[in-house]
Amino acid sequence: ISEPKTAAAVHSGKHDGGQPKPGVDQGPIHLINAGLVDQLKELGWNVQFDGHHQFEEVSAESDPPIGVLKNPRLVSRVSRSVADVVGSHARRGELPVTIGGDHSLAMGTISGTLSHHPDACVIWIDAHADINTVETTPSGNIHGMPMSFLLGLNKTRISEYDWVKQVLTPDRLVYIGLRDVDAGEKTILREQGIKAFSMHEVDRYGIGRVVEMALDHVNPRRDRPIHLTFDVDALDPSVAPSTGTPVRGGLTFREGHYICEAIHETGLLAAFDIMEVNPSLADAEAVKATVAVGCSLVRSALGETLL
Ligand code: 4U7
Ligand code: MN
Ligand code: MN
Ligand code: MN
Repeated sequence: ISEPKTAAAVHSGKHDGGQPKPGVDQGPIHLINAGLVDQLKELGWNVQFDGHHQFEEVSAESDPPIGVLKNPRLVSRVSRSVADVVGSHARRGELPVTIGGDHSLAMGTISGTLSHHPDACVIWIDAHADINTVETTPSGNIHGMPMSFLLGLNKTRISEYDWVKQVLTPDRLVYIGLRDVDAGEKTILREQGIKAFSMHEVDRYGIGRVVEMALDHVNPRRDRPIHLTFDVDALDPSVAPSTGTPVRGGLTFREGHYICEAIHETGLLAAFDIMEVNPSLADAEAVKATVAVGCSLVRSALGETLL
């Protein structure tokens, strides 16, 4: 079997502005220090590690809320830089792997992927739908909102976010792992006809069928590039405890890895994000386990097999 082992461009989205708990910007450093780059090289990838991008600093004083949105300028500017970085790696034919950082960064990673692959689909693995709008957000935390910007669902215009183009259509988005969806988000999913496999469907059909059905929905002819964005809180907190918004009843270790393995097998993976590892939440043992599972999810998505 010959596999095109081109370059994986690993870069860190060192960022925490999309949510209130300090520490999630340190997630990338932990994954890199755990040896992620060498692990991917061992899989045969020619890995280029860009380093921990130092994004523009916007001080809290110069970034007051816009309406209910917290840290709106910081989140916008960091995501915009990440969009440029991901887009330029994609244009060079590399596979961008973004290590977060909070999930507001997906505004950037997905914008970047779609700037090069306008027909790509998005598979979003999460306990949460991250599709709150300016009108529905119960928290004002932008990590719970990236999808609403990417789909152009916000009625209130926030000019700071004008750069986020409506690049995705609802039929090219699918969720797996949901179990904590806000009332306003449920309405949006229903109205937009967005396909979602919650933990209920994972229990009912098993992860194998769920991934197949998810792919049949967003990628019926198996010809669209896939952007896989993985929030580590999709996993059960017993598997990935060090994260800002854990929700019990999540994916098992194997279910999480199976998703990554199955997407790798399609040969269509165009970009991968691993998000929301927060090494400052939980004790050393729990941090180590969460960082390790983060690294192994990336390896599975990039072709590590069990045999
Ligand atoms: B994550 C929440 F209200 N929905 O909008 C919100 F429950 O990237 C949580 O998935 C968002 O971790 C979680 O603040 C964002 C809340
Ligand atoms: Mn990079
Ligand atoms: Mn998320
Ligand atoms: Mn989440």
